[in-house]
Amino acid sequence: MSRGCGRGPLQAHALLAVVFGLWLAACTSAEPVADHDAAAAQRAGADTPAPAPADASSVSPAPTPSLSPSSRPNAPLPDDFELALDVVAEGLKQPIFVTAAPDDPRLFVVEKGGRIRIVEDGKLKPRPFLNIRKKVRGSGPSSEQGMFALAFHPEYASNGRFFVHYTASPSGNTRVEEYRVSKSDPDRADSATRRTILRIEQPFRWHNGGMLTFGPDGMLWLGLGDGGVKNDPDDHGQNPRTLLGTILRVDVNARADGKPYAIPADNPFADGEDGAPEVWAYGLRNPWRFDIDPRRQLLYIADVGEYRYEEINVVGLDEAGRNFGWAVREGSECFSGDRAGCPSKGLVDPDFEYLHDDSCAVVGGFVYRGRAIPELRGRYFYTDFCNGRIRSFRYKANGKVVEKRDWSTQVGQVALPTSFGLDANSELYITSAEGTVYRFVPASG
Ligand SMILES: [Ca+2]
Repeated sequence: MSRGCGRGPLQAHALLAVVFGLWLAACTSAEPVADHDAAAAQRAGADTPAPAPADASSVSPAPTPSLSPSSRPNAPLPDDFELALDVVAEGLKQPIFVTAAPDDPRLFVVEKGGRIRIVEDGKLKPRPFLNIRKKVRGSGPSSEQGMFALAFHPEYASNGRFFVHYTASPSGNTRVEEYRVSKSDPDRADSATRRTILRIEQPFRWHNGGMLTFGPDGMLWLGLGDGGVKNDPDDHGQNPRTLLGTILRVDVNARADGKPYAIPADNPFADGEDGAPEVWAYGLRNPWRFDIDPRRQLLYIADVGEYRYEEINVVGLDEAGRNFGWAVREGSECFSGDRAGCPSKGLVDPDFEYLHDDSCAVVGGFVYRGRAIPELRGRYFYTDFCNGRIRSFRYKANGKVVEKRDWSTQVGQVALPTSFGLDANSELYITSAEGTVYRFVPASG
């Protein structure tokens, strides 16, 4: 497609990513690294075997032909099905997320530096919907900080409320804020309506998480990383009393206990006794992206790994309080950090994982529920920041991951893919940090 991690010396990139334990910075970072960590990373790299059995998507057997495959759910792909990526918008500055408000035909693209842009009728509007660049830390391409996501309130059409998730300048601390659209201009947010929902101290510049979305339950969900720097030195992942290394769930339609939100009564630590009341799940390293599939009430958490594994965890919305193991475990192995032993009791291993080879950081996507490409329905899409290979699998009710596919033979490798996104019709998009937003389409229209 164009230059990017996937076109360079892959092993060097992968090693860089391993050394820095970063994702956005993996390809371009010039951060210094301590000798100790470099040595550890090299050992980990040397131990890395050839492609993981779990990631055999590129050698999947050809699907069985069918007369009317698209008419049935979970039908195998027809032999001649081809996927393509259409350019929807170009010339953006480090686009990092794309979404839409319910029943709204416009696309809203988050730029990492702190702007939200609108694409309408195939045209990128020059004036941003929101510009908070002065409040956001981390506009540089090698920074893991920035503005990460935008979530429209389910009743946005009537209340104009939306939420953003970013790292603040100059502290680098996490902010979740609410804004409202201008009363007079639907293409403009009213920055005077700003209301802070969450402020969370970040110990380091890395692993800030990033996702923010409303679930089918009407609650606001967000993902937070362990805070960095590497190996989770303060054990945030295993401590549900901190908000780091978690998926959080709050009710922004109510306020309680002096907070600008309320705690859903069915949160696992709602009483605050054994964990922070906001926490829904923990034991995560850097859940950059997650998806809540409303059809099956499943949460797909793509957790960026440290030395060896990238992982995807699928969990029912009725399974609150899960501990996904970081930093006791990385993927389904003991983590090779400074921890004695490796208890596995009570820790949930991933449903899907892949080893670092030409990859460095999983970018979780969405389960396709759109109408334009019936062949893709029910497939979960993801990619990796360093190889840009679009991949998918299907998660079966029995917990098995099947129909693994690598679409890069058809669509190429996306340069520096930052995120997937959905429009109001649940059609699928992907953003490249190089400035482009693509839409998934059938190749033959
Ligand atoms: Ca895990």
